[in-house]
Amino acid sequence: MKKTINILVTLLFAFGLFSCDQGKSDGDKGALASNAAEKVYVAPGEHDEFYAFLSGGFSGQLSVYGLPSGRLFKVIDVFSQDPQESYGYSEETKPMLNTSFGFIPWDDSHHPDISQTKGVLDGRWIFINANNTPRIARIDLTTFETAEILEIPNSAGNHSSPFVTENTEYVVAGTRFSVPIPQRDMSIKDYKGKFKGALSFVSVDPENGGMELAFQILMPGFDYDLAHPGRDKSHGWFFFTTYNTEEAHSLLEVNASQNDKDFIAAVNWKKAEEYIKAGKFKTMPADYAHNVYSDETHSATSTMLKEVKVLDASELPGLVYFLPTPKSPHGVDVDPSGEYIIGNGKLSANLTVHSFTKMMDAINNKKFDGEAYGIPILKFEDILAGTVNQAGLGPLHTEFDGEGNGYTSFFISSEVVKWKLGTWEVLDRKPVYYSVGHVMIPGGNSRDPFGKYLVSLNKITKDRFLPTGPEVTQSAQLFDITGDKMELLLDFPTIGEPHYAAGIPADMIAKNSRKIFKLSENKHKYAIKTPQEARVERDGNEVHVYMSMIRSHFTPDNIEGVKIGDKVYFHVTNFEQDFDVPHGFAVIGGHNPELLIMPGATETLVWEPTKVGVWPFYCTDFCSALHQEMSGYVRVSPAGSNVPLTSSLGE
Ligand code: K7E
Ligand code: CUA
Repeated sequence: MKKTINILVTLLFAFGLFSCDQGKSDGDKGALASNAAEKVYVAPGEHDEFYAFLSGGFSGQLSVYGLPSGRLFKVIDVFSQDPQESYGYSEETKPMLNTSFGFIPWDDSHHPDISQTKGVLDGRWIFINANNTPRIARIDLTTFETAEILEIPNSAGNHSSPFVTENTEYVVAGTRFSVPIPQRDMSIKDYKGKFKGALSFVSVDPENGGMELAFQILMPGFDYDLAHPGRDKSHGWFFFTTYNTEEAHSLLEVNASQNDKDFIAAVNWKKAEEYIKAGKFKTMPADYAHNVYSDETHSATSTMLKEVKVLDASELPGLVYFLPTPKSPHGVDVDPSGEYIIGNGKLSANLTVHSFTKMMDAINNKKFDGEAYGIPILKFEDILAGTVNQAGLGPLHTEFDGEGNGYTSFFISSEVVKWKLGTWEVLDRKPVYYSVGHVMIPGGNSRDPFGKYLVSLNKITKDRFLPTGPEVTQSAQLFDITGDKMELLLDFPTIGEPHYAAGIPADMIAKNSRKIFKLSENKHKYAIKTPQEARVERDGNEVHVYMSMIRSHFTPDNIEGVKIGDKVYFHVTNFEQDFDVPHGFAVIGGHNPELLIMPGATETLVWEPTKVGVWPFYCTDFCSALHQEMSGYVRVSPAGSNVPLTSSLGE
């Protein structure tokens, strides 16, 4: 096995160099020689056909692009603080980043997935995982803002997440790293047999999207890498890849590559629901945060939850089966019919495809090939639907076009390969620049993909764009997949490291996009609805400023009586009721970034003045011809001064 790895590593370098040398020749010419430019050109004022949501990887955010243009529209703040929108800085949004480990202003986000109804995208919400401090976020696609974040206890490295089931019954969270459960002080050397992996099923309220940790399934101490739901005939099942079935705890690059086959874990979540109903769970103490943002109060709350229902896969028959799958599979993907389960063995040249029908036959006939920790292992030959032979090197992920074809990314040979479901023949291959991770077809993870485009999310950019020092942008490449052969149309730079993406026709979302918040419905504790309510109030050393903003002034704009040692809370309400008229607020010496406040909303900035004087504040968003006039002063007096607290406008 060690030899195999060495060969693969050698190949990796060989192909890496090969790709770079080739970069400026064939691939580019293909695009230039065709009408690619026309196909991606969206005329000024026209709109794109699809939204594409690209995960930010180590940026912790989610970026929104248009396809086919590759234009960037927005970066949605999810797991990282962002000065542009003051997310995670304003008093209202700080609770969103609360966890059982305290305030965590960053994460590593990989897999966006759009909510579904009856197996097709419904465009209501998009979910995304946090790897490092395990969490799942739900983003509301009417506001393009993070609405909810749920921490996942008993988990470490929340990677196989948050893929959604056919009716968004659940989003899942499989642990990448197995750990002691419950966590305790023990020797790492005792890993084998003692560490466990939790697969979490988070239910989603069909009305409002509210997430709840419904149950966890306790699994052997493997690494649970990726997941995808069954659909149509396999609805009710969820598939998770594993690696490190060796249960190594050190030098995994060698020790976790010993077994020729690892497993895809097939989880019967309908069975799990029965076991929960029948009370076959243990309630375990746990510690995890549930953070919810409200568009009515324009504020988030964070609640710490204390327990979780746990099902033990070793003790509950029929809950989990293992499908042997060669070569440390990374992605597991389910085709639109729900019949084929594709294992992308990352140290392999072939793709293994399992048959759901055969899997069920084997289960019903109890044809097992031993067990692991009480979980039955099916026979590889019994469940095999077919193999895509010599497809490429290092398969990672597969998507589908709804026309009977799969598209697999190959990291080592740096290419996307199109192949036919059922006959398993390779139909086309195109190089990508360079070393692709996921590929994305809009709706590619549903019963009904939209086809048309494929986006390749590449790990390495090298010479594709102008250099920007040692760190260069990550890159996406857009392919037209309507013909027999894929056609490269466009390279566009991306933010962070996009792992996976989700795409959806623009008209499914654009028509629901929120324009303003109604001021009359603003339930923020410190909101004001009329300029007459604007005021300043002292409560010990806290000063609360109830402030409004409308083109082009603040009410009040002169404040006196603030003293050194005070904590000043500016509660600022934007009175505008027109689309696209945010105002900003910033004050000199402020430790937090400015506030960008949407029409009808209220936000709070805390300011602790450290210097005596008269200090300006101003609007940070160019909102009208008199934007530069939109400003004011705060007088700060020494501690103990008796200047009365007053506020005014136009006096
Ligand atoms: Cu392959 Cu995190 Cu889905 Cu990156 S993961 S590529
Ligand atoms: Cu308000 Cu500029």
